[in-house]
Amino acid sequence: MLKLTLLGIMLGFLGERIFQFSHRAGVFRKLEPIDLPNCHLVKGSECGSEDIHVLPNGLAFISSGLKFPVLKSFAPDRPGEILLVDLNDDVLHPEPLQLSEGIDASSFNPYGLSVYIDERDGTVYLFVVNHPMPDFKSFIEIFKFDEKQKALLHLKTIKHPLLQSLNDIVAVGPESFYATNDYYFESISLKFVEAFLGLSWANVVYYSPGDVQEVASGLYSGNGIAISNDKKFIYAADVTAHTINVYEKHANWSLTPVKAVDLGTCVDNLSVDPVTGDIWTGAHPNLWKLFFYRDEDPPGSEVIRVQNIHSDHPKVTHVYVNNGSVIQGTSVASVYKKKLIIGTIFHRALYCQLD
Ligand SMILES: *[C@@H]1O[C@H](CO)[C@@H](O)[C@H](O)[C@H]1NC(C)=O
Ligand SMILES: *[C@@H]1O[C@H](CO)[C@@H](O)[C@H](O)[C@H]1NC(C)=O
Ligand SMILES: CC(=O)N[C@H]1CO[C@H](CO)[C@@H](O)[C@@H]1O
Repeated sequence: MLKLTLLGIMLGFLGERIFQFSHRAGVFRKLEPIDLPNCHLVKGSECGSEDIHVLPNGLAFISSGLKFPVLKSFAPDRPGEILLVDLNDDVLHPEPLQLSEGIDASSFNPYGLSVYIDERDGTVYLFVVNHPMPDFKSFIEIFKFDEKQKALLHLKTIKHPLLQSLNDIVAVGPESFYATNDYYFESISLKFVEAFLGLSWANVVYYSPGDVQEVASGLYSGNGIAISNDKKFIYAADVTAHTINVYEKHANWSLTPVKAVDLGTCVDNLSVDPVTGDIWTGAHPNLWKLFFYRDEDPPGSEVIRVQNIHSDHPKVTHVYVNNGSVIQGTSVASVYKKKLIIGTIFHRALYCQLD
């Protein structure tokens, strides 16, 4: 009798976990497509466009060629690269940036990107989350951007025990940043167990050479992170909680949670419109299709805009939804002068004119 009861409890627990997990991963979601009229695919981004960072002058960095266990790659043998593209052009021509000495280009596997611009001399520092192959450890590489030479000069590699399972970063100084850890565990199978059990062990870390601290915790799966235009707030995406978490940033770099806005889907990277302060995100309608890739039923794409996130009623708009026939696995969306560039984890990028 006792054994049966225990079995019942275990099955009940398992059933509940499977239901929660499937719900969180969007397994049962039906997609209603939303099209944008003036879009074209970005040639030269076929190996992926995981993260995109747009500079104030319209030049943008794209991290391409991401390889990650369990994720699809259309170029599994090619190292990753950083592409440069000018969003002022009508037709985009991404070009790979040359990497300087000091970084192993053959194992380079770039993921999240962030930029810090030194206001005194205009120097552009590009921060790259790198998971070098074949062992996919987490490092942050800091480069200086040389626009004339179309090159990235490697300055520094950062590793730290608190940055074990890095997803994304937002630079706040020439050597300092906030970073999200997507899971507590480093190993892929343990990450899966963590997600399945619904543990909220992921966090946000502040890093500077003299000071490293955990500044927020309790995330299920940390992802994109961004800073508000007035530099007073940090926004962090929690993929499986479906939320954008808003934190107030203090002078000592600590963060206080303000609120979490539910988007009802798996939120990836975040970007802030430099003019309006709206938050744009690329999201995954169905994580299952992303991790168990099938050509005949590929993962879809979703782009969402959040207006007035600090008000009592933030406005959440689905701007673009596609079932994977055009782009698969959106990870980022960013605007520049009424144009929208959409990036994907391992698929091509899409560039659209907004009205
Ligand atoms: C940082 O500043 C905040 C707000 O002023 C304060 O509440 C917090 O205790 C400070 N943290 C540390 C570690 O000094
Ligand atoms: C996706 O949408 C396109 C066009 O709307 C349609 O032709 C195609 O069958 C759909 N694919 C899947 C897998 O549902
Ligand atoms: C397009 C875009 O803004 N992508 C962002 C993804 O996250 C990193 C870290 O916050 C940002 O720097 C990128 O800009």
